[in-house]
Amino acid sequence: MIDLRSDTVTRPTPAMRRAMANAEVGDDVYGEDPTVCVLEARMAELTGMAAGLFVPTGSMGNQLAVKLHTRPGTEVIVEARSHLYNYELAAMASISGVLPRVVPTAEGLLDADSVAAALHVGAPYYVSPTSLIALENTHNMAGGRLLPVVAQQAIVALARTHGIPVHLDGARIFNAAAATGQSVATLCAGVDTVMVCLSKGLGAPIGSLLCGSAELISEARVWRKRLGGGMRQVGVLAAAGLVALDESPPRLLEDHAHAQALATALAELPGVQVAPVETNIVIAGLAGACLDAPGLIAELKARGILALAINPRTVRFVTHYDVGGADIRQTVVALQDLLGTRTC
Ligand code: TLP
Repeated sequence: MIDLRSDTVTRPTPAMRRAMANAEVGDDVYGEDPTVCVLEARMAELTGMAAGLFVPTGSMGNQLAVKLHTRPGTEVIVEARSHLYNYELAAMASISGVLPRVVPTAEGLLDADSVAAALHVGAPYYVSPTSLIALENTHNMAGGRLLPVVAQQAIVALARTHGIPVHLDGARIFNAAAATGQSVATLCAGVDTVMVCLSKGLGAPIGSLLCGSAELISEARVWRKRLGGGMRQVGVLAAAGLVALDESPPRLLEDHAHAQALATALAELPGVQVAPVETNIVIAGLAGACLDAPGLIAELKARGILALAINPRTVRFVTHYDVGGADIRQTVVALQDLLGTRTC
């Protein structure tokens, strides 16, 4: 199968498996797993933060951040298609008791003006106040779009004036760094916390990190344990993450080129709309196409290709290291066959 459903589907590389087998471990709930400590320190350095915390999933990292920054009855500003709002099972409401203040944008990119219009600061007492602004870079459901550094800086400056913290969902921040040529630290500059996934484009089997100040991260450690996320000899997983940090960043541009090739071919097909592709995600609208999303997914599957229907008329393809150039060419041929030559 050519699996383009997500970059979460990658299998550990031989080097990751070797590192996992040989990992030095200890009980991480006591802070005694040396491999986890190395990974946390390394990610803190890469993001330009003081400390890091290894968590099992990106969702847990995001939700710990919401918990740390907010109090019940307040609002979190999120972009309408953000992961935090759409794919974390209303965790911010059920765990932190906060209300998402949803900001729709044409391209998934928040800017200072749209955030300013949604801010509740100094409002009458019967208006719930803003306690957090959450950003996402790259923006998954907007097609892996890059949040421009200038936009982030303007949002951070606005947030500072009002004393409101900013959290960055950086599940694919390494893709953003590869695409822009900027360092991960530059892309995280000014935010209070950032969540980074090892298990997306970087290809590790599991794991994410929440990074921020030493105070915030020690509080996050308490909340991680409270939520049942205190892990024991988890260096076996951190070891794969360390290999991912060594192996994967230099080859992400290859994934981006594959996504670009897929997008170019899709854009030529009748009735298909493709969001601009900047990284490893292609979102294709099928508004005028011969097949709807479930129909296309089923036909592709019959040809050994997996993609994800994100709504009845929209399909997502994500490139990653388990997909090569030949797989992309095969997918393009299948798409041309299914959507290009058939009459509706
Ligand atoms: N995204 C998954 C699905 O949940 C949609 C995917 O296949 O893309 N932030 C962003 C921007 C994400 O894309 C994801 C996962 C997460 C957070 C959550 O990470 P996990 O799955 O580790 O909880």
